[in-house]
Amino acid sequence: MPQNGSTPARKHGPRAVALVGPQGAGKTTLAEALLAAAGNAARRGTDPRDRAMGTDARLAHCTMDGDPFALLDCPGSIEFAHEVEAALAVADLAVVVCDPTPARAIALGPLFRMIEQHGLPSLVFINKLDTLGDGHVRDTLAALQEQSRRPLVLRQVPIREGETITGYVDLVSERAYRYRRGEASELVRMPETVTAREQEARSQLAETLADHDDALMEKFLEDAIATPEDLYRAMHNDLAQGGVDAVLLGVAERGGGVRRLWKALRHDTPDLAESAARRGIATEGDGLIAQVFKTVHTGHGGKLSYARIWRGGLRDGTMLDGSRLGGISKFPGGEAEKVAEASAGEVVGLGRLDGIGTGRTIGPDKDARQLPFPATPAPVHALAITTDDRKDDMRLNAALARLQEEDTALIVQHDAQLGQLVIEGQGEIHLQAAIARLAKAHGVKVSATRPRTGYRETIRHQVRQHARLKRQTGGHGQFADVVLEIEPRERGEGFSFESRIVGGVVPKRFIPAVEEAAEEALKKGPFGQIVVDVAVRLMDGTFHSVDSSDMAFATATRMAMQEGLAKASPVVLEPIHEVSMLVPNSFTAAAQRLLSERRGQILGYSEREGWPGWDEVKALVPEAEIFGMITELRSMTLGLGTYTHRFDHLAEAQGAAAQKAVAG
Ligand SMILES: Nc1nc2c(ncn2[C@@H]2O[C@H](COP(=O)(O)OP(=O)(O)OP(=O)(O)O)[C@@H](O)[C@H]2O)c(=O)[nH]1
Ligand SMILES: [Mg+2]
Repeated sequence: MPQNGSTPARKHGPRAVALVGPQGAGKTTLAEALLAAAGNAARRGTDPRDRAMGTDARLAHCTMDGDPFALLDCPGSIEFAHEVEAALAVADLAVVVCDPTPARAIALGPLFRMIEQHGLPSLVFINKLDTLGDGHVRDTLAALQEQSRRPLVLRQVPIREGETITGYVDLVSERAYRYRRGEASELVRMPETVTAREQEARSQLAETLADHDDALMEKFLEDAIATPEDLYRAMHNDLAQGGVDAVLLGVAERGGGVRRLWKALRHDTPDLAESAARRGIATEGDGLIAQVFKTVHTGHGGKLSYARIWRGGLRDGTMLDGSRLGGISKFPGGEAEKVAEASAGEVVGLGRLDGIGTGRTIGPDKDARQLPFPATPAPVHALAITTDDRKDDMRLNAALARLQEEDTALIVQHDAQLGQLVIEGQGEIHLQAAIARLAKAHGVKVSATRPRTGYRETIRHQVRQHARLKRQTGGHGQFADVVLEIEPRERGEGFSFESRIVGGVVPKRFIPAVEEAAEEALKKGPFGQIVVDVAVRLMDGTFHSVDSSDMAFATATRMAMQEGLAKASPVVLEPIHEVSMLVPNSFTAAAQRLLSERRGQILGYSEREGWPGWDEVKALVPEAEIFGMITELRSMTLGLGTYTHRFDHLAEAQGAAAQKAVAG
């Protein structure tokens, strides 16, 4: 039997709700308002992090009318989308918070795609209704609908007095409410000015729901009036299946619409069993199944692994995957509190689970089936880092390893050839936040610079080069004489060496030293870069029975190589990457312009697969031009544009580019 009515008869277990949405939409404000409405003292303002831009998902627990909830307040910046996706992986429902400006709805496209990909039920909370002015919610709704594949159904219509929105009509119960700051809204008589709009919106709601609900459709066809119970039931079922998104309205800052949202959350958030079924997790049996979705090093508290318990329960001190659990934390109202045990459905912090990283499925069985977890996103920005104090060099690697445990999108690359340590990630803000955290939480201060480009050089002509070493120092001398042929090879063919010595003019035992020295000489060519794709042949030479040695032949070879390379028309090569830029198609021309300005050669564009209204622009772009491209792209595209890139080939650098390479 489906549950009817707005007051569910049964008790719910712990459920997890993720608050997601564009930067600054009011997610943190809404989370605080939800907590306050659930009886938690207002904490806002006491912690400076609350007012700052969100950079990671924050967990808070509360109980609303007897139903336990875990709220995950996610960051909005696109550079922390990996944090959002991790939260979505363990949530029962996503609340998409946005503002009412229709032009900004486009920012929700990538988020809706992410939620759809997870098959996660969601509802939309249009916040900041106080900023709507003389705009209309229906325009916001239409703009949002363009971005969402799921039908959006408006649950409320606003009541206005002049330009101010003072309350709303609930379309299911057809009751009108007036907002009261920080308090439950007051039930009022439905103003006549809103009745026509209310009727229209209510039939739209019923029609959309009927598309997914046979019983409701039948009533419709029989011209019967849909009761609130019919609508509640259809709404719940559709929402739980990700069939529709209910749209609610509010003013989080004043607590407006927050209790109405709570009602929807209590009624429509799927239970653990429904989410587990969606994710293919077997809930029968009682062995523990939990998944770590976030890791934080808390300093004195040690490592804390945030996990959703999908099945079973756990007690402090149990062995998990070979680690003894060192503390269970919950966060009532957002403040950490130690508990002795946790049960199915809960989202908790687990202390000191050594060797267990973000994404891991944990249980008593070490070989438990691993639940899928979002992959690390491809990096779009890179910075070279060096410690401010050389004494920290020894600790840097360990600190970076801990930081990487906390930040799944951070990639660390030791580039031995260019002698630099590079961190890669989701943009300037993400990497700067990582650097700040490295200093604050892990005690290592570093400075960041633009990474050096992997320039190379090669030669264009063949040369024959002779070199002779003849030195008399004190007792015995040094003697070696070589004739080398140095020749360009095809791109990517690398280095080759061959000896064409006949008649032992250079004894066999010295030849390996010649080969080694020839290869060594390629580490720094006439332009100071690594020389690639060169063939060296030892053609001729002479030796001295006493004064010749490996060292003498190596020195002579180096001399020949140095002189020879300089004469063989050396040329700088620059790395070229294939870039695939992804933008809403209103920005396709701008993306092409950006790529051209960065010396990109446009290869063409096509529709982005599975993303209606988006294009993919492909181009070959010099590596040296990619630095900072994401920042410019985002500022041109309302933060929406992104790209992937990979090394494609080395190409001869011309003019200014070559000079830049030489200047280092
Ligand atoms: N006018 C108005 N402003 C609001 C409302 N809700 C939040 N704000 C303001 O919007 C700004 C951003 O609010 P936050 O709650 O930090 O937004 P957020 O979505 O958590 O931001 P990120 O975590 O950085 O993505 C703050 O200045 C809030 O005071 C609202 O209902 N009306
Ligand atoms: Mg926030």
